[in-house]
Amino acid sequence: KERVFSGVQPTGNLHLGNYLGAIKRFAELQESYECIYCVVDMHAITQDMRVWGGPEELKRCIREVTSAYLAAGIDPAKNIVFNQSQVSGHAELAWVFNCVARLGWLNRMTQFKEKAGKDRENASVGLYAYPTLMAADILLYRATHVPVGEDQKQHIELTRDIAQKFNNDFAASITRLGLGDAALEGGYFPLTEPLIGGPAARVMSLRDGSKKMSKSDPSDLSRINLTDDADAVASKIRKAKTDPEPLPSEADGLKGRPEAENLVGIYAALSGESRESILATFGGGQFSTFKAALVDLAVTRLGPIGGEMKRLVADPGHIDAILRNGAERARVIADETMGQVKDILGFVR
Ligand code: AQP
Repeated sequence: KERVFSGVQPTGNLHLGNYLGAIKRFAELQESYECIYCVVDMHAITQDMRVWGGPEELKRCIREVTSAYLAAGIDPAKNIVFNQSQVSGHAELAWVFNCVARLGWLNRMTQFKEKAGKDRENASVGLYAYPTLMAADILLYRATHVPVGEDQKQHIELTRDIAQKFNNDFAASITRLGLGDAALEGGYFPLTEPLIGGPAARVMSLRDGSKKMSKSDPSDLSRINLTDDADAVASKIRKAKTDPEPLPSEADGLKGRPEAENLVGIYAALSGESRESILATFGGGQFSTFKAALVDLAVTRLGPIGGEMKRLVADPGHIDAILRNGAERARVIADETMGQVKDILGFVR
C-alpha cells in the first residue's frame, strides 16, 4: 500500500475549506492508502501568540482538530492519528532539511509572504522555515502522497526538491549503506505527489471571491466554521456576497463571477453533484432560491460533524489517549527513518 501523510494546524476556526479541501478527503483515502494524519501543533506556534492564543487555547485547538478528524470518519485504529510535537523526529529532520534547502528556494514561498505581511522583519524564523518542517513531516514517514488544498501545492513542490537534493547529495552514502530504493533510482526519499482535486480544492471567502476562506480572516462572516450551528450557517450563506445577475444555466457562465462560482463549487462538493447538473436545476433563477437550498444542504452535511466534534471535545482524556497511542505508532516509523538519515549523513550513534 502507498502511504499518505497530511496535517492540519490547530489554530482555531476550523472551516468548510479545511473540511472540503483536506479533512473530508483524508477520510476517503483511508480505504485505499495507509494513512498518517497529524495535528501539526509545531506549525501552529510559527505564528504570533495573538494568533494561536496561548497554551490553553493551543490545547483546546489540538483537541478540536483531532475531534474533526474523528467526526469526519477517520478511524484512529486503522490509521495513525497524532500530534506532531509528540514525535521528536519532526524537529530533527526539519533541521537536516534546513541544511539541505537553499535560501533562494524559501524566498520564493508565497505563503510566507502572505502570512508575514509588510512587517517581515518581525515574522518568526519558524514562519520562514515552515516549509522545511512540512517537508520533514511528510518525508519522516516517506509518504508517497499528500492530500492538501490548492494553497499548499508550492510547499509540496519544495518537499520534492528537498528529497531530490538529499538523494543526490548523499547518493554515494545511500548506496554504500544499501538504503537506496530501486523504484526511486537508488534514492532514499520518495518524490511525494500532492493529491489536490475535487470541486473544492480552493474554497473562497464568503465576503470576497478573490480570497481563500481562511481561519485567520478577521471577519467570521467570511467562513463557515465546522462548529457553527444551523442559524449561523444559514445567516452566513444568506449574507454571502453575490453579484446582481441570476445564476447561469451552464458552468461556462460562471467565469469571471468568483462569488457565484464559489457557492456552486461548495454545493457541488457537499452534494457530490456536478456543476452542470446543479446549474440545470438552479440556472436562470434568483440567488435567494439557490442559497436556501445551499443552507439546507450545508446544515444537513455539517450539522452532524459539528455535533460530534462538540461531543468528542467534551472528553479530552479520550482524545489525548488517541493522540498518545497514535504518537507511539508514528514514532516506530519516525525513529527508523531518523536512524537511517543519521547513518547517511555520517552522524556517530
Ligand atoms: N480555503 C480553502 N480551500 C480548500 N482547502 C483549504 N485548506 C485551507 N484553506 C482552504 C486546506 O486545509 C488544510 C489545513 O490547512 P492548515 O490549517 O494547515 O493551514 P492553512 O492552509 O494556513 O489554513 P487556513 O485556514 O488558511 O489558515 P490561515 O488563515 O492561518 O492561513 C490544508 O491542506 C489546506 O490546503
